[in-house]
Amino acid sequence: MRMRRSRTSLQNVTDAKVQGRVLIYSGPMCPFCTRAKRLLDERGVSFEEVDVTVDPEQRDAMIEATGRQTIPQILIDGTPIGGFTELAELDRNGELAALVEAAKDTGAS
Ligand SMILES: N[C@@H](CCC(=O)N[C@@H](CS)C(=O)NCC(=O)O)C(=O)O
Repeated sequence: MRMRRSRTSLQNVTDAKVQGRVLIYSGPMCPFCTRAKRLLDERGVSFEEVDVTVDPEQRDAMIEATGRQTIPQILIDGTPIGGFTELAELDRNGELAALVEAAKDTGAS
């Protein structure tokens, strides 16, 4: 039962929100979430935010999609890229811009 709810939730997130977009699973009082969102803002990358601390099903969906339990978790066009540490690394090596551009081609606004 628990798995079924989780799968349904992930399916909804994947279909309705993730495809072609930057999605960040986050929560309040989370310094790494704040840093990740600030970096995306600084780079002019629009993103959708899901607060997993208020929705256990979304937390399950995050874990299923990423295999990780910490927040933030960031997905670009449905592909998990990791947390703030990985986001910052992608930014440093120039890959973030390319990933965001590629996501725009598949529907991100
Ligand atoms: N290296 C990770 C660290 C993420 C992290 O430690 N997040 C904290 C909240 S700011 C967390 O989820 N703590 C709960 C836990 O470690 O289970 C990143 O860069 O995103």
